Amino acid sequence: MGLRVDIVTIFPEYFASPLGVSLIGKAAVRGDIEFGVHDLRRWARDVHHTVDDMPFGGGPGMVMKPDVWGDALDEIIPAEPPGAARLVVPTPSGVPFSRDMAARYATEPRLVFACGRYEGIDGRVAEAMRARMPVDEVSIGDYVLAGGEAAALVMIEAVARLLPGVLGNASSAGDDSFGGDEGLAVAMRGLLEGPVYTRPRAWREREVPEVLLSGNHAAIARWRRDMALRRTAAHRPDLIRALRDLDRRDQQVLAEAGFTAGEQAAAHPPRPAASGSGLPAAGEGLPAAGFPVSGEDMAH
Ligand code: JD8
Repeated sequence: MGLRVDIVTIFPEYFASPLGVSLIGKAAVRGDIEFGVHDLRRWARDVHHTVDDMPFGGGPGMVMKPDVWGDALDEIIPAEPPGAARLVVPTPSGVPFSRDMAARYATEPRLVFACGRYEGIDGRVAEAMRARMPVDEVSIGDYVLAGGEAAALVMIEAVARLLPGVLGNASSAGDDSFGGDEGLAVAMRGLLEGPVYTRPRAWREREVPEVLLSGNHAAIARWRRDMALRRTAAHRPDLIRALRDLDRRDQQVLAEAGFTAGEQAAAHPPRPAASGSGLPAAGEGLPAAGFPVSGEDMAH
């Protein structure tokens, strides 16, 4: 039995197609993941199916009613067996979602996503549920959405990709260097992915980098690491500062990208470049900076 995912929302139609296509759709057909989408209004108590009310203490907008949410979650997550499900509440004020969190969720038997709207869900709901199950209030990023549905979809896709067998053999999540633990992923861990290319070799007078056509795997690996270092330095300097055990070539590339040697050396004395590719041997010394993105899967 794969992972069971339940979603509670006032917009069940929001999930109609995304859960039926591509990687998630195939995983559901294979039974690697099973979905239940529940319309919160089913538990509204009045003829108008009201799920919101004015905020205590005043202020803009409306707040989602605790009694409606309580009844819904009590029915969707029965008390017995205890602790069988983890409740995930998307909220802009939640803990940051991460690859490591996705990996943990991929090992759970059941996840229930409580998707709020309006100004959010009455705070007592999460408190009350915490009495009988783990509850995570999670944010997918520092920007404000109109509700929790999009965030739930982001988290569900990140988790589904890490379920055994879902990614297919093209590239296993293992070498997904966001936290991959195999070969290249370890070397690229903590770096953003560099650019990728496919046919035609020439497009609008733009050539594919020659090294990629060379068949020289060591040179290709070095080139890809250089591009990943440059892109990470440009887009995510915070990740560069988290890197350790950079070899001389890494340091040279980063210096060219504006990272002063002092800055790097202060944090991490340079290590002589490994022979041949200049890449440290897989698993050698590179710490988990915890935020990989390479090894994108081919199973679109
Ligand atoms: C859940 C209601 C809208 C938020 C008043 C706009 C996550 N990273 C994220 N950004 N925004 C959300 C998110 C927004 C939500 C709800 C998640 C439920 N809203 C509210 C507070 C300000 N409106 C999110 N994960």
